[in-house]
Amino acid sequence: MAEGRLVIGTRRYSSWSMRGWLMVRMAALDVEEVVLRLAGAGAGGTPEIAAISPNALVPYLEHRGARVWETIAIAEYCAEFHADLWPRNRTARAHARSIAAEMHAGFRALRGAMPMNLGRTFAGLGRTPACLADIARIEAIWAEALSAYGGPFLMGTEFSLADAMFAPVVTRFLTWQPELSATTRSYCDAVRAHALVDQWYRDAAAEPAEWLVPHYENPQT
Ligand SMILES: N[C@@H](CCC(=O)N[C@@H](CS)C(=O)NCC(=O)O)C(=O)O
Repeated sequence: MAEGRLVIGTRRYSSWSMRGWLMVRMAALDVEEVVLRLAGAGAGGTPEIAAISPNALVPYLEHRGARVWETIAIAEYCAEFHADLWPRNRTARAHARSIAAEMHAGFRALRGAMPMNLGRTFAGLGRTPACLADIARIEAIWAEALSAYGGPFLMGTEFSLADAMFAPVVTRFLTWQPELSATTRSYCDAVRAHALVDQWYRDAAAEPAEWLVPHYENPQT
C-alpha cells in the first residue's frame, strides 16, 4: 500500500502539478497519484480540488501523515528524503533556492501570456512586453547558472529541484516559441529530454480528449 497520495491537475495544462510531480518522483516517494480534471475556471475554480486541498490548488501531497501544499514546500519536503536534490555545496544550494523561490513567486506576465499547453504550438503569439521582460530575466537566470556550474542542468550535471521548478517554463518556450538564445535552447533540449519530463509529456498525451479546455486551446493573443 502506498504511503500517501499526490493530487495533481490535468497534466497538459497544470504547470504547478508538473513541478510537484517531478519533485515527488525525484525523491521516489511512494505515493498514489490522483489526477483531477482542471475546470479551466482559473486557480481555485475546480470544486473537486477545493474539496481535497487546503489552498484549493494542486499539487497537494499527503505522505506519512504530512500534508504539504505550495510547490516550494513540496520541494523542501522532498529534499528531506534526498538531500542531493539540492546542490551539496552551501553556496550553490543558496543560489538554487533563490532561483527556485524567484520562480515560485514571480513571472506572472509569462504565466498569463504563455500558459502551459503540452499538446499545441502557438509560435509567435503571447509576446507582450511584460512577458518578454519575464523571459529576459529567466534567460539571464539560466545563463548565469549554466555558466557557473557547467550544465547541462542549472546546477550542473544533475537535474535538481531548481530544474523541476523551471521545467514548465521550458514547456512554455517549446509551445510558444519566443526568440531565445542558443544557451536557452540547449538547456530547453536537455530538460525536454529528461526521462521524467518525457514521461510527463507522454502521460499528458494520454489524457481524455474531454479534458481539453477550449479557452486554453484557442489563445487570443
Ligand atoms: N502557489 C501554488 C500555485 C498552484 C496553482 O495555481 N495550481 C493550479 C493549477 S496549475 C490550480 O490548482 N488550479 C486549480 C483550479 O484551476 O481549479 C503552488 O505553488 O503550488
